[in-house]
Amino acid sequence: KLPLAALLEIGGVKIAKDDVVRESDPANNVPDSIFSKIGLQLHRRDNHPIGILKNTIYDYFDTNFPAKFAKFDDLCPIVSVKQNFDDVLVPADHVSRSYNDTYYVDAQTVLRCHTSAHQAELLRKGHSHFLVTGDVYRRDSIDSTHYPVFHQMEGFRVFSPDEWAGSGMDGTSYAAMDLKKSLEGLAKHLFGAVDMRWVDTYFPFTNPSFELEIYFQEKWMEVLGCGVTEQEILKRNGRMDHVAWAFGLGLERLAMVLFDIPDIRLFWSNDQRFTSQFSEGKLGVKFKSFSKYPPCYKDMSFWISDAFTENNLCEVVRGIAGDLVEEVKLIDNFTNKKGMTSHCYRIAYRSMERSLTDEEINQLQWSVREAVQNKLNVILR
Ligand code: FA5
Ligand code: MG
Repeated sequence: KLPLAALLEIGGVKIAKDDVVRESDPANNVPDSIFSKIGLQLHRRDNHPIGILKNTIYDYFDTNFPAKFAKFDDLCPIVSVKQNFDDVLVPADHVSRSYNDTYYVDAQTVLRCHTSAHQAELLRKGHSHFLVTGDVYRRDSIDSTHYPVFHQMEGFRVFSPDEWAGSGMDGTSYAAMDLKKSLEGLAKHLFGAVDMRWVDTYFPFTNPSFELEIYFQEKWMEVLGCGVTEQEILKRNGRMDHVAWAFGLGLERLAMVLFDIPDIRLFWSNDQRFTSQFSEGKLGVKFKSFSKYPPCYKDMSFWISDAFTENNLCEVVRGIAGDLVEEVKLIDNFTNKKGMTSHCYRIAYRSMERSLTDEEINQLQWSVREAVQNKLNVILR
């Protein structure tokens, strides 16, 4: 019997499970838990918070800009290393390329880690204004605002020299100003008033680069990255002498603020008490938590080896506990006189849908300990 997701059809491309998960290929690090999410396309469901948000952002771009933005939401998430990294000038030794950060299907193929993977091909096809929405995949830490599969919307706008000529500004300053104005307008369209701030940052594909943070759950939360596109990208793709801006929105993060959704795992819930609260075009509704079940904390300490990484730990824990794990947090870290390093992690277990029994949690923790020991080359203490 074939598993449910054995055959997928995405963007008109048929993908067999065997093409994605080749257990025998050492270059493949896509676990079943991730594979099973490919093709679900939450962003194409009109009654899902991510779909509702996508449509609302479409409305903003349709009504506030003279030129029409071309929209893509069905581009295949399985892309080449070239598309995901080289085309956007990510250096050969950049950490984001590592097996620790990115899911590789084989040595030349990845699950896209951002929608920026489509910038170059769309430019080459002649598009100057476009929005790309899609599922993206990253090996990452575990908490209420991080999930290994999430959704981004890429925005891209090219300006020709006559557009900034009369402004008294150079092209880059003009694009940076227009970018910030456009995204502040979007935030206003989505939220009305909200506490937000710009932070300078670095991306290989933009300069200058910025992140926008919004105050949510008593913390500043990063919701998007953006900037003025590197000339090299425009030059390589037939737009010499133009300037452009680009952004990548974290759709879950924006939807959390918009609908007051407390935990990123909820987006994947099929529980009626979650799904029934959202419907097409309804933006004002705040999510009503169906009673919050208590978390249960379990600590585990171990001596690490040189190869230890937190992303690997998180994947092992998620592999066993699935969406019952809410957070994995380093709470203690020391090195002894012999040079051995110990880490203590606190794992929070909590179901979004029901209360967990002590027995169930103990069983989970036991399996987690066993898997950590077997797969991560650490010594439990
Ligand atoms: C990028 O992915 C850039 N490609 C964005 C960009 C596009 C910059 C175009 C410039 C020009 P970053 O890694 O910061 O940037 O991710 C963008 C957003 O995705 C973050 O701000 C955050 O809102 C969201 N995000 C990142 N990791 C996760 C995660 N694990 N879970 C949920 N959302 C995430
Ligand atoms: Mg970032």
